[in-house]
Parts: sequence; C-alpha cells; structure tokens
Amino acid sequence: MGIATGSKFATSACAALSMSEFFKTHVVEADPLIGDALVNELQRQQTQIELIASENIVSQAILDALGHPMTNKTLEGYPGNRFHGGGEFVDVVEQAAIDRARELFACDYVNVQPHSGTQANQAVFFATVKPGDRILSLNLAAGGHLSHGANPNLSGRWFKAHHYGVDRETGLIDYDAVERMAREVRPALLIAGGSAYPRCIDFERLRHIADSVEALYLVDMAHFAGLVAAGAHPSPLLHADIVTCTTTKTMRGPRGGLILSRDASWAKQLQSAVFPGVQGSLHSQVIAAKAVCLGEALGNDFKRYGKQVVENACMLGQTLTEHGIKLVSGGTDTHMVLLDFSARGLKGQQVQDGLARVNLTSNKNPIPFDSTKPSEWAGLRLGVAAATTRGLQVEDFKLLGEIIARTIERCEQKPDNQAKEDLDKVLELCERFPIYR
Ligand code: DSN
Repeated sequence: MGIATGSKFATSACAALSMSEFFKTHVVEADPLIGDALVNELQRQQTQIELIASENIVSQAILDALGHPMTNKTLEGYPGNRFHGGGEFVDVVEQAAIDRARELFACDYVNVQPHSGTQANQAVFFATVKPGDRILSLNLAAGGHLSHGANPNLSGRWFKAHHYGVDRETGLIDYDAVERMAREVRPALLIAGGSAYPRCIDFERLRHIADSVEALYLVDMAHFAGLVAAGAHPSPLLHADIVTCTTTKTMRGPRGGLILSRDASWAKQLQSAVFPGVQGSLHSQVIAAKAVCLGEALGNDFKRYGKQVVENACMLGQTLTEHGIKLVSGGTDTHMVLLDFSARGLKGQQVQDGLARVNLTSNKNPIPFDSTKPSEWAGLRLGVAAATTRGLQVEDFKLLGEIIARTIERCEQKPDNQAKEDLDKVLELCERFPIYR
C-alpha cells in the first residue's frame, strides 16, 4: 500500500502568516512538511492493524481535548493552590480527573500530573527512597521496564538495583526465588509490573514478600491498567502501597502517567515529589484529555472493551499455538502475547519486518534469558488493545493469527505470492473497521 510522502514543500519552513491567518490556518497549509507527515501518519494508522501492545486508538473527544487552546495555560501546583492566575478552568478538569480516577480504581490518593509512566515512577522513587537504596524489580528480558532500575536509566544509576526473573520452563514469575532474593537483598522498594509480562501477577504474594523484609511495594500497571479499570484483571490497588500507570496502552487515553494509592498515607510526599520534585508546570490540555479518558473508562462500553481485549488476546494466542508458534508462558491473561522464536532460529526483527509487509505493526522484544542486543532478540510482542478498539472480534483475531503464522513461515523461507493475499485480507479488515473517517 503506497502512502505518499513529502511534497514540493517538503523542506519549506512554516510560511509567514498575518495575525488573523495565524489563528485560523491549519497545519497542512501553514507548515506543509509537518502537515504532510501528519496526513501520512493518519493514513498509516487507517491502513495498518496496530499490534504494538503499548498502543491504542483514542476517541475524537480525547483528540479534541489534546488540540484545545487549554494547551496555552501555564500552571504549577494543584487545584485551588496555584502559583499562576487564570487556572479556574484547568482546576475543573484536574479535579474531575482526580475524582474520576478515585472512583474508577477505588483509591483515596491520585496524582494526574505525571507527564509519563516513567516520570510517575521517578516521582515515587523521589518520595519514598534515597539514592543508593536497594530496589528489587523484574528484569528487562523477563518483561520488566527500563525505569525500574535498568542500567541505562537514571533509576539504574541512582539505586542499587537487583532483578528477579521468571522460571525457565514455565515463563512465570518464580515467587519462591523472589522471596529468597528479597531476604538476601533486603530492598527498600519491591517493584512489580513491566512492559512484556503477559500473565496476571500474584500481587498478594508479593505483598507478603515485601512485608517480610519491610520493603515498600510499588506496582507499575502501565500495560494492564485499562483491564483493571474494566474489571477484566485483578486490581493491584488492594495490595500495593503505591500504583503507577500510563493513560495510554489499555487505558486508551492521552500520553501521560498517574500515581494512585488506596489510602493517603504517602499523599504529602507524592504531591511534592511530582511538583516541584521532578516536574514543573503541568500539561493542562493533557490533563483535560486524561479526564475524558477516565470518564470513558467509567462507562459500560469500556467494560465491554476490556472483556473483549482479553478474549481477543486469548484467541490470538490459541491460534498461534495451534500453528506451532511458541508463546512465552504458553498463553496470556492480558492484552498481549509474547512469541518465542528461539527454537526456530528466527530473530524478532525479521518477523517484525515480515508483518510490516502485510500492514501489521508490531515490535521485536527480548524473551526471558535473551541477549541484551536488540538485533539478537528472539521474541516479538503483540497486543490486541488498539485493534479491539477498532472493533475486531475473536473471529477476526483468529484470521489475524493465521496471517501472522503464515508470515512467520514465510520469514523462514523465500517470500511468496501469499503475502499479497494476506495484505489484501488485512486491508479488508481496515476497511471493515475504519478509524477517524
Ligand atoms: N515501555 C514501552 C512499551 O511497552 O512499549 C513504551 O510504553
């Protein structure tokens, strides 16, 4: 599928505009280079099925909020207590976001200002631990996250990070090993959650482990927060001291983070850790979009979406397994499946490229015990949330599973004409389930 790129204006800078034009000229006209890229990106999204587990497709209402002049408003502080004037309407949206998140996740403390999940985690670290303290988290290859003490991240420099993993046979977190490590390491902070663990985590068991070594317990539910909100996944709020998440991914909202806690015992420290600790002024229009997202998540449609996400992921996993493709942990309880090509001699990048040829977007990923070099990774991560938002049902995911399985076989052999047939099938799905028409 050809998407036009560039234009005769591709390298031109933003055209000079009179002030009356400045307030009404759209980007396609005002800055053709960027305008073309935006048009092409929309067309890409419309003509590809998005299978990256950290992505989703937001509502028009969320896009309205993100593109609103509320973006002009500079504010620091919290509702009712701002440094700058003119914050009365941002106060309305921030308070609404807080109240909605409290209701949605049944918790007392909410901070809606973190610019991302990583900044939410940084604020939690700033509030609760000191540089040099020991932290214990899931390792990257087993599905952990960079911001949980990985070497290249600030958290890996600030803290003495230790990592637990998964069982080599089952691909599941080895809780007995976590317990042994916790006793040995005596971490100040135990962290659960990550980017590529497809199964439910035993939040209660980790609570007991944290208690046994007097560690604080943080769950980063960035990937599965939307499933928790929809009642399609157990909630970590019942067990963790503090929970962080993004509002993207399964939450289907704007880019940004949240900090939550079932009670307010860390409220004072967390408030000042976000501002002025690790952030300055808030992104007012994003807070408005978060409020819309949280409002949507309180509705029954969102509950249906969450249930459908889990059913679709199960069907995708089952179809791939039936076609002989190995899944880490043998399946999924969430929105994602993690494919393991180690026994086939394939690399994740090869399959990612093969899927791109049939307009399926995915990402290579490490599998447990994998190399640290991305070019060597033998895994591929797939997520179903975005395509579920588009309206795809279990039978569509059976079809996608078959297309993916054929693509993997083609990656092992010489590409053949079947790729064209599969591309047509994907384009047909895109036509049947349009976005932003
Ligand atoms: N952590 C990255 C991912 O899961 O894809 C971005 O959110």
